[in-house]
Amino acid sequence: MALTCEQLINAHSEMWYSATVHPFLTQCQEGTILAEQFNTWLVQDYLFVTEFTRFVGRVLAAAPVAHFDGLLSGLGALQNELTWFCEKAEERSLNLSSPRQETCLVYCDFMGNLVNSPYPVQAVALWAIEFAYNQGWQLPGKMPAPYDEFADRWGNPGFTEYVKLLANQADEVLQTASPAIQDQAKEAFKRVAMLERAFWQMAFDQVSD
Ligand code: HMH
Repeated sequence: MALTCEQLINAHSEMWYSATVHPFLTQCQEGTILAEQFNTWLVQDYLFVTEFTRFVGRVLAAAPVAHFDGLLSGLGALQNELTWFCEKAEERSLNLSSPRQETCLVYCDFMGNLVNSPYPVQAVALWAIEFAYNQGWQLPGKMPAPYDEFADRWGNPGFTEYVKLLANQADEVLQTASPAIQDQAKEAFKRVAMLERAFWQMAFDQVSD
């Protein structure tokens, strides 16, 4: 039987928990996250999303035509998201031309290298990256301002539907993928989980003495 996204979550539930439940997010929900921690996340995530946009562009280039609609809607949403990041940074007087921190660099490199993997692997990685934020921002429960706007961006019903579509598209191509490719997809999923956790930790660790 072919691998599915749901099986990946079930087989690696602890890893996935670590990727989506983090003190950074709990402290946003409690309103106790420090400005320095939040702002570090904001700038680094903007830098991440610029590379993520390129990644989605490359996924589109490898996708069957039947998947274009979903991926193009994702790219359209990213156009809006990049503008929104710039507005949020402006409100907080943050410099978006800051360098990428090591963890952000490693994650961006991982996405860059996925161009060398077959489409089913790319489709699983794309789904996992989006699902991590879709769950991570929703699991703590209703967030107070100003974090509610961030929680809503990745927790809103439209985004949740998009993530389900990505899972369906990944499941569909996993059906006919060889065992070796299914194995690569599993490894990519685990890597996303590790990198997601590291990304929260990178921002959370940003506390001055
Ligand atoms: C680190 N993972 C990270 N940033 C994001 N914006 C997303 C995922 C989007 O889902």
